[in-house]
Amino acid sequence: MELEEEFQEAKKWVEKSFDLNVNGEASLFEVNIRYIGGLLAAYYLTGEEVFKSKALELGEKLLPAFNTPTGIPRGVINLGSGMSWSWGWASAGSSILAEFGTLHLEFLHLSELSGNPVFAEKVMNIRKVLNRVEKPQGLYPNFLSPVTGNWVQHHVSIGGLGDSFYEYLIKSWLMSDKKDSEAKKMYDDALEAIEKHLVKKSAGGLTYIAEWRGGILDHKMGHLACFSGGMIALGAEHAGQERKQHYMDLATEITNTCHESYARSDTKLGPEAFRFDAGTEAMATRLSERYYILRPEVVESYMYMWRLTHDPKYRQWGWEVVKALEKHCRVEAGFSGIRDVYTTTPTHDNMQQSFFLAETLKYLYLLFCEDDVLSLDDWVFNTEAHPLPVNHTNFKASVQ
Ligand code: DMJ
Repeated sequence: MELEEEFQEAKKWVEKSFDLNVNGEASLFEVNIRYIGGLLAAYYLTGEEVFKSKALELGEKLLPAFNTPTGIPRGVINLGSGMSWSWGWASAGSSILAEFGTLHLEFLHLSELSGNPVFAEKVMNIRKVLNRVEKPQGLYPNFLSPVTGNWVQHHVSIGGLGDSFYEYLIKSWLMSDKKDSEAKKMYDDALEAIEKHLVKKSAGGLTYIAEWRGGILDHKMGHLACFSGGMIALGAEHAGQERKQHYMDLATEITNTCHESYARSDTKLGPEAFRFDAGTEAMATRLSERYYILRPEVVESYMYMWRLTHDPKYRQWGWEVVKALEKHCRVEAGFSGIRDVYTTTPTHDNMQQSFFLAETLKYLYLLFCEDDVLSLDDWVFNTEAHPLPVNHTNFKASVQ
């Protein structure tokens, strides 16, 4: 974006002030997707060694979390002491699918850059455990015990707790230059089960992806689940001829539903979750779900849909978001989340999440760029929108 000065300033901060020995609680998943992903992307885009060495140093610090009977990592780690434990809120000491299932892309690059296979081995082992365990109706529940390797609860969601696991399957295949056929098969099978059991159409004709609790459907879609329009479109591009149109239609319908969740609010920004029950369609019904914290998933899907179809409506929809952000979220020091999307005078939550810069603004920027800016043929975006190169040549450590 030609922000040269800002880049130099940030680089200096990474060199001088980025403390990797913090004696406190860090999320393995967040450190990986935000920090390691960000450092790797900065390295690949600039070739500056400091980003590579910090990424590798940080990667090493995450390894103790994998010392469990199954090798499924625990969710929380103290970067100073190397101690790790499970989230207090996760049932029975379990690990979260979207957390341990969202390491693959970055860890393959860590092995590639360091020549040390340990990172690739850790994530290939996660895949092995997942392939071994029985899946109810072919679905992947969100909680798995790192001790026994069994599911702890049968809650399935393509939104929070599950989301980026599915994303990393298709992107692992793409990043391997379509050689990692195991990841592709896992993605295809998972999507087939999701479509069979979770995809529904509302009375008003809106397609949505429900959540599944031990066989019972919760007719709710989280904002987080709205990334799936883009993911399904990306996968559709590479599906067999007869499935391609089908998945493109599904992606179009889901993205349309997510747009409706924005269009039906007073601010033209979408709520944290919206429901399809008791006469409600694509709107939040609970007070606690009416907030918007600058999340990217809806514009993320607009960006993929634009790049893959060039239907101008996706740019129009993106521009509606730009205007709504300016109107309701811009504050003196930056941008802020809002507490209620259904009022024209929302109050601010005084927080600018880092994914607003990393993802929301980046996807909006890319939506209005030429297709060859970070082309989808050469880059995959990690789940925090940090671009990682497709391995067009050959990854030594990766897919074996
Ligand atoms: C981001 O940190 C990532 O996209 C993650 O996968 C889930 N969603 C948040 C932003 O909403």
